[in-house]
Amino acid sequence: MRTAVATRIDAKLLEDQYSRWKQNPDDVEATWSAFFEGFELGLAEKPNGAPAPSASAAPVQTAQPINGSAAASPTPNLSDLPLQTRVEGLVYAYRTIGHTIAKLDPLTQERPEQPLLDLRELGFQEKDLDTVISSRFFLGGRAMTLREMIENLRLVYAGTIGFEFMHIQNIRVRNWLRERIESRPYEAAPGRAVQIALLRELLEAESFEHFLHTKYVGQKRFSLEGGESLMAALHTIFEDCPRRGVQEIIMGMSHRGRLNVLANFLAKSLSNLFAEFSENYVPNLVGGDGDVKYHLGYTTTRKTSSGAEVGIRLASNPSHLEAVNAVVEGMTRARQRILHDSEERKKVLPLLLHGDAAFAGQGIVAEVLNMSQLPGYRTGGTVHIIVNNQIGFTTLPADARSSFYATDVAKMIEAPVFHVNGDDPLAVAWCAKLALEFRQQFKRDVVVDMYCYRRYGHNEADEPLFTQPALYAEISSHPSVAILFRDRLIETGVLTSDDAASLETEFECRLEITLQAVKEAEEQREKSSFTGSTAVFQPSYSHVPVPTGVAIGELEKVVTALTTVPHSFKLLPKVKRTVLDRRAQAFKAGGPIDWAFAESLAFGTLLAEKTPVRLSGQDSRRGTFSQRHSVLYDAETRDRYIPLLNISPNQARFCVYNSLLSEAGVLGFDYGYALDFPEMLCLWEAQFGDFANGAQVIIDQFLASAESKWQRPCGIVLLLPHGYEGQGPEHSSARLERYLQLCAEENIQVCNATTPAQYFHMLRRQMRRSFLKPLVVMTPKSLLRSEQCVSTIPEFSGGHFQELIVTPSAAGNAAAVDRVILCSGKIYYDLLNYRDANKIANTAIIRVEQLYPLDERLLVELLTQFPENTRLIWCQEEPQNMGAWTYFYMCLDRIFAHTRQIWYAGRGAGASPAVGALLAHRREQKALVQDAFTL
Ligand SMILES: Cc1ncc(C[n+]2csc(CCOP(=O)(O)OP(=O)(O)O)c2C)c(N)n1
Ligand SMILES: [Mg+2]
Repeated sequence: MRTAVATRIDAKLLEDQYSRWKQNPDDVEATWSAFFEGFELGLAEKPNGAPAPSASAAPVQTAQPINGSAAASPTPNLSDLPLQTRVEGLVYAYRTIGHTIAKLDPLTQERPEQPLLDLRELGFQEKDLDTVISSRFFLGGRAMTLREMIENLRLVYAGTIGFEFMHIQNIRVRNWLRERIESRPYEAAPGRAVQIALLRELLEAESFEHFLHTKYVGQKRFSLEGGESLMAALHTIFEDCPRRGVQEIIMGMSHRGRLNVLANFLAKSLSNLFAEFSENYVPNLVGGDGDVKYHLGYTTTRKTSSGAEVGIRLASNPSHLEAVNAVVEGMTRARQRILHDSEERKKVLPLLLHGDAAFAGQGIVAEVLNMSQLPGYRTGGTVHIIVNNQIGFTTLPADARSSFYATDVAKMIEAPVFHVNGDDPLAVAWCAKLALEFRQQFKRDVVVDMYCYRRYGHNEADEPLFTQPALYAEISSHPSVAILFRDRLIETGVLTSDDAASLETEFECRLEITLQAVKEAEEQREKSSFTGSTAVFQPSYSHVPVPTGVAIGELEKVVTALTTVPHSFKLLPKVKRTVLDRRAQAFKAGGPIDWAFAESLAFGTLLAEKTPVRLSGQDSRRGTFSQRHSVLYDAETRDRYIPLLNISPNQARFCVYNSLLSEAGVLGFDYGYALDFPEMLCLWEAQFGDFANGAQVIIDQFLASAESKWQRPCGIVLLLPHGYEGQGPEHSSARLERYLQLCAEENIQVCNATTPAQYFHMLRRQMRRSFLKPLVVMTPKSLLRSEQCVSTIPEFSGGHFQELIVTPSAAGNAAAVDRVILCSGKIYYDLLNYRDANKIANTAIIRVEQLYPLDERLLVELLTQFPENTRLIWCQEEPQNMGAWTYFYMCLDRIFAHTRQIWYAGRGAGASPAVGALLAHRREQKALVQDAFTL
């Protein structure tokens, strides 16, 4: 699979280095310097004074087509170059493209071909092989024959590990890696105990799969077989955690080998695992529907051989490959904050395991990699391990990616990549060890790409011979990695065959005994249940109002912080006038308080009460609509000042970040953060609400269903700008209907508040209840600046969030009402204005501020005050097939047991959420408001 010939040298890098060197030879690494010196020298010696060369015509031909032959090469005659130049070129070539001839694939003994590493290509001939040479930059300048140097280079760069690290621009990082890589062949082998421990890991992994294979025939388990060396990598990382300062590992992984990892790495009890395989198994859940066994998460604390404890957590995972990456990163960052490790970020390690096809194919991989160094999202680097079985379901790499390696996307963040042959567990363990050390040293991502194979089909019921007959015939006769390693240890005298045999039977016996016990328990109880649950159970949803008003004195403290800056801070006059001064005056006058001010008051009061707040989203610091100004900038220095960090000395932390331009990655991250930091108000804001559909997987697979599937509650808040204002199809609708369709079993809350005070109480309420539910909020755009959409101070100093609000008829007499218009959101103001303008006396309006969970008891109570024949209208600005109409119609129809007619006033159904032309929008809006009063 790796026979394609590739050049891994980056021509641009070479050009850059060359021009830097020309300007200042000290500006580049010593190896480069020597290389270019010789190169120039060689050219200078050329007869006829060849024109100034391009650096990419250097001995290592970088600009060659992938299969470029020497004959087509425009390079100078390399054998004319001074010997030393050619020697440096040779070393450089192996460092950059040695990995292309490494023996990575366990299924082939042959090395891949790489003409660029041929003797001739490097300017040598057969007769030079015995010439004694040396390089100042390789093996400390030791003298050796050319033959020996090539052998050494192959040992380092083209053995069972292929290193990609020369793309890293930072010389210090590159040199650090080079030193470790080049000293590896000369390191002492791991001790006997370590080697035997690795064999034990492999045997356990293998016998676990064998056991399930024979006892639960045909059941899906997504066997790890072929990739068992993953366990060697995990074991090595775990054992090294204490000395590297890691206290917790947070893991994300998909289906492949997950049961094996749960059993043999997280030490989830075998009896629970076997019970889950039973056909009679019913999970012991308080609520919800549960999930299949290979998606479940687990939390444990294990002791390393040194006796130190390391916490290990495997995040619950939906089928959607790679989506969990973002969640794991968010969980990690939350844990880092909780452990006061927000600077070094060494205590909590994110560890992500990936499939080769998914890593190359799923866009969220790039999003999460792109987050890895950003101030609001970094986690101190992630260790990635690819279980590269060189296939995805039935699809081979040639159809699965345009890149050479499955891991190439990681090079965009200059992550080093260690490609390693999975049939060499010692090499895998070595890479894992280096990966952890690298992460702890440089706080950057690193990738271990473990080449292996998949012994069976995609799952155990799948026939791989249908699509890859020859490959799978070959795999069936390939000995397992445990057997190969066992034989190697016997051969090298580390182990006797008797020791090996007893190791093998030991684990098999344990499996048999556990299974027997599970079966007996099952017979006794008929139904088995999972007892070691790490699920979080919480009280059920309640509509009981929560008092969330804040005393004037406390509000005042927040307002003072919000409206003053340090003396020396040169705030832009416009910001001072339109934001700070206006807010100060409004507060003094008891109002009007607008939306953004109300939000700051909610955040500020929570912070003062020691509830931390995190807000993340695109341009969230200023606010898409220039409304928030949570970070102020000095007009001269661009120094930043965050008023909400300056309320009182012992307030909680306020974190506000402009996110990268991603939805799935960022929402996944913030969801993970909120999951692991329930005491913090965590908000994710979409630039416009409709962009959230780029994060649909996170919304469907995590927010809406995680509690039901995995009993993992979460209080994240989604702020989704929504409202029909004539800005066209893409900036009007946050797709309210999609969230309402997801609602069931009190899983999430969906709100569309109409006043700043309501918003204030809603945010505060989110942190002041005994249960956690994701909160989806349709937030305003034009209402941010509406003179009508304002509140007064008494609405903040007392009260609570109202899920339903009645605006009585102008006549004030409920008995005289003949029409009730129900609505949600901004349309309320249009209705109110129309009613006032037309002096309509007998129409009441009910605003549904919380659409789900709907307080049906209260709604009935409110409606029954009106005469029975009152006409009920649902009015919305969204098209009929969107918005809340179908949802709300079904609610009312059920409440009234099909006895009352509900009229619809709104736009007709539409394929697109809104018209493009402002005039058409206005015409439609006017008509639907009129309909609400006339239908
Ligand atoms: C987003 C997404 N698309 C499709 C699938 C269906 N699917 C499950 S596993 C798989 C192949 C994965 O290949 P790879 O990442 O190489 O992992 P492997 O199974 O080989 O370990 C596919 C296509 C999925 N689970 N998630
Ligand atoms: Mg695969």
